[in-house]
Amino acid sequence: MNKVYLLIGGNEGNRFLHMQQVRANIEHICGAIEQVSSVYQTAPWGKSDQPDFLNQALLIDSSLLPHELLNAILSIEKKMGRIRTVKNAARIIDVDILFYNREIISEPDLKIPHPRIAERRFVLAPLNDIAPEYVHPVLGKTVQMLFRECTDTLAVKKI
Ligand code: PH2
Ligand code: MG
Ligand code: MG
Repeated sequence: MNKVYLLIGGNEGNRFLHMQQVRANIEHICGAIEQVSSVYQTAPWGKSDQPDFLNQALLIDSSLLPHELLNAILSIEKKMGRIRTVKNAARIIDVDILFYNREIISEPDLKIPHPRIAERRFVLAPLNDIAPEYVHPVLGKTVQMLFRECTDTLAVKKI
C-alpha cells in the first residue's frame, strides 16, 4: 500500500458540500483516508479576481499506482462536474497529489512532489497539520520548515 498526501479544494458553489462529496469519492475509489487536516479558507493564489477557496490536506492509503491514482482523481473531478477552462480559474473541486510515498516523478502529465508546494501557504498550512515531520524528497526540508520559510502572504484562515 502507498501513503499519499492529497490537497483538496474548491471555490465555486456549495464549497463545504463539495469537500464532503470529494472525500467520499476519494475513500471509495482511491483508498482509505487515514488523516485529515483542518479546513482552511484561503485567498485565491495566482488569479485574484475570484472567490476564496476552501482547502484541506488528506493522507490516504492507496493501492493505486501513481498514474492510476491520477486517472481516478481526474474521473472524480469530472464526475463532480468540474469544467477546465484557463489555468488557476475558479473550480468546484480540485484534487492534487502532493506526495506519493517518497517518490519523485517528473513526466509531462504528472509531477510528484507537486512542484509548487513550497510557494503556497494554502498548501503548507493544512499539510503542516498532518505531516509536519515529512521531509520533502526533493528539497530535503520538513514541511514545518517549508511552512516557516514560506514567503507567500495570502490569507489562510483555519475554520
Ligand atoms: N488552486 C490553484 C490556484 N490557486 N488558490 C487557493 N487559495 N487554493 C487553491 O486550491 C488554488 C489556488 C490551482 O489549482
Ligand atoms: Mg491545484
Ligand atoms: Mg489539480
